[in-house]
Amino acid sequence: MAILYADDPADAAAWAVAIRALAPGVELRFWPDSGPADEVDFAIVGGKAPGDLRGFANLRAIQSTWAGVNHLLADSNLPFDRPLARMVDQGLTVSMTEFIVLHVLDSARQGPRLRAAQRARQWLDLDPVAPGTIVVAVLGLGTLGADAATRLVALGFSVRGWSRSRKEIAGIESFAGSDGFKACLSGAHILVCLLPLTDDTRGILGAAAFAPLARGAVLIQAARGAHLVEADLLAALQSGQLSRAVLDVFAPEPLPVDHVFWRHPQVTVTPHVAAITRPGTGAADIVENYRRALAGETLINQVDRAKGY
Ligand code: NDP
Ligand code: OXD
Repeated sequence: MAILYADDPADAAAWAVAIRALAPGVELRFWPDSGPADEVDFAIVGGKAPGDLRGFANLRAIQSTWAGVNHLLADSNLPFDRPLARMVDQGLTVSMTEFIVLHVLDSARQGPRLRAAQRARQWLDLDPVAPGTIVVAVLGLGTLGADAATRLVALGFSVRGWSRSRKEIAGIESFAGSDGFKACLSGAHILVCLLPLTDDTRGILGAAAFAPLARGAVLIQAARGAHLVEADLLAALQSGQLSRAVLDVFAPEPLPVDHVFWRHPQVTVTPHVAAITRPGTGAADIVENYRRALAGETLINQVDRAKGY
C-alpha cells in the first residue's frame, strides 16, 4: 500500500526526505505516477488536487499541507466521504506570527509615514506611541490567531480576539458570536484576520466590520481573499476610515496584473507568503495521520466538514 503525494511537484523532494526520515519503510508515490490505483491508501494534497482522486477506492484519508482547506472542501476531484486533515505545523505558526508582528509593529512605529518622509527628505519628529494604547483585534483565535495574539500581548499591545467559542488566553480579551463581533472591533486601531473561509465568514471584512474601528485603522488580512469585500475596502481607504491595508491573500490568486491593489498607495500586497508549511516540521503529523488512517482512528486536526474548517 502507498501514500500518493499529489501536492506541488516543486516541494516533492523535500516532503519525501522529511517523510522517509520518520517512516523509512513507507511506499511513497508521486502524482501522476500513482501505480495501481487500488494500492493507494493515503493522499497528500495542497493548493488543489492535480487530477481526479476519486478513483482511488482504497483511499483511507486525505492530508492537506495547507492550514486552510476551504478550497479542498469544494474540490470536485476529491472524494467527499474520506476524512480530511488540515495542516498544523510549528513552522507555519511561527512564520504567520512573524508576518502579523512585522506589520503590527510597522504600523505602531508609523513605518508608512516615515518612509513617505524619507522620500520627501523630511526630518519628521514623531512622538512615540506606547503599544498599550494600540488596540489590536484578531479575528480567529485558532492555532494561528492565538499564537500571533499572544506574541502581541508580550510586546505590550492591547489585544482582543474573536472566535466561535470564547477563549481563556492570558492577556487577551476574548469575544464570541455575532454580539461579540462588534464589541471586539469597537475602537480597534489594527484589525487582523486569521479566520477560515466558510459560509459564515465569506465577506466578513466589509463596511460593517470597518465602521466600528477607530478612524484611520489598519487592516492586516492573511486569511483568504474571499473574506474581503474589495469595494468596501477601497471606499474605507478613500474616506479615511481605514488608513492602510496589508493583504496577503486574494480572490483570485495570483492577483491579476491590472488589479487596483498593486498600485494603490495605501495597500501593501504580498503574494500569499505570510506563512508556509515546512516539511521538516510538518511531516510528523502526516506520518502519524497515515498510521491513524490505517488504524481507522480519528486524524490529528481532522476537518469538521459541517463547520467547514
Ligand atoms: P483554526 O481552525 O485553528 O482557527 C480558526 C479560528 O477561527 C478559530 O478560533 C475559530 O473559532 C474561528 N472561527 C471560525 N469560524 C468562525 C466564525 N464563524 N465566527 C467566529 N470565529 C470563527 O485555523 P488556523 O488558525 O490554523 O488558520 C486560520 C486560517 O489562516 C486558515 O483557515 C487559512 O485561511 C489562513 N492561512 C493563511 C496562510 C497564509 O499564508 N496567508 C497560511 C495558513 C493559514 P473556534 O476556536 O471557536 O473554533
Ligand atoms: C494556507 C496555507 O492555508 O498556506 O493558506 O497553509
